[in-house]
Amino acid sequence: CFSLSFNSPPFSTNCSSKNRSKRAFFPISSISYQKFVQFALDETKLHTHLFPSPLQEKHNSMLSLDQKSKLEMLSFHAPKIRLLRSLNIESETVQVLDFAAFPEPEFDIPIFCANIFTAANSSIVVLDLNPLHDVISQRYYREKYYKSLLHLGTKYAELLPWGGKLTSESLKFFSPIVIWSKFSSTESKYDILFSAFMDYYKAWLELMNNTGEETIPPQLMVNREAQHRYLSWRAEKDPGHHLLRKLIGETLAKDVVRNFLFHGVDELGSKKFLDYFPEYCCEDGTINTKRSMAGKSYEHRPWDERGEFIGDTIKT
Ligand code: BLA
Repeated sequence: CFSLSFNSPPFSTNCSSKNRSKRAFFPISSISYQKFVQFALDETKLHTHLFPSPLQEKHNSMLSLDQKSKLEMLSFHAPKIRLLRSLNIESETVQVLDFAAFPEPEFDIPIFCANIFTAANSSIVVLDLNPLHDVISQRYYREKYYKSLLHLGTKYAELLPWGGKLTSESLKFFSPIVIWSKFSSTESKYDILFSAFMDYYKAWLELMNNTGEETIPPQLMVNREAQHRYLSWRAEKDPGHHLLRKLIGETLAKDVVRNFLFHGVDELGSKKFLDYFPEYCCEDGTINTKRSMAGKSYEHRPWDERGEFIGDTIKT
């Protein structure tokens, strides 16, 4: 049964990690990220009209090869939103949310990104308004969208602390308010995460509401290419691919990644992954399967409270 509820969790919330037995079991099936998706859809409908995406016909729900996990896919578009889609994976042992909203290329607003992987012991979270353009070198773009949102980063910096070293290349796709966190899966973290999700999504909807269309054709092309570069990165190197392959097999996973999760990678531009990220090119011209060429870095949050980048220069 996948209609899960979080209303009456069958576990104690006041046991500290210190006195919890090593074999303590967190009932993953008592949490669900479906309410995150429902909130986002309801909230979006307050601002714009959502149309079902043509992708929905082919990508909706499926069972994993071992029949133990259910994958739910939803997709929509709206006047300013090229694609709003979610992938929810639920099983006895993991709960996954991959929720994203990609604007039409006429708009340079950020891409909404919520990726949550929850297993019995720990959760991995990336929640962000991923910048379309470089927020380290382009001060104008950073101030335009993030100056008024820095309080959100500050609000959650302690509640959902920085998750430590990560793939260096990923940082270029993150904003000064990114929530990158890893923690033990508990009810209270789930509640904080939901609150952060609501705050970040409402902030994104505000940006979407207030943005005006780019009228200068070159800027439109710049936006389109930036989104295509982002899609190319994620379609090739997203950390979720491994689990997807395990759950539904190589062929279906590739289809879900390119034609659903990062739809647009074959439509928005003709450049290939190696055109954007030549450092991944092997001698025989294939793409290096390593996730990172530069290695992991950024042990601590590389943004200060004013949104200034304080990390080492990005090596890539
Ligand atoms: C781990 N997911 C991670 C990590 C990051 C992200 C940064 C830490 C490992 C690393 O540094 O690479 C997420 N990385 C992102 C995001 C962007 C990025 C959102 O560059 C965007 C630009 N995660 C998912 C889904 C699954 C998933 C759908 O989003 C499963 C289907 C799983 N993520 C997952 C797992 C890990 C992980 C299992 C830990 C294992 C690993 O690092 O491979």
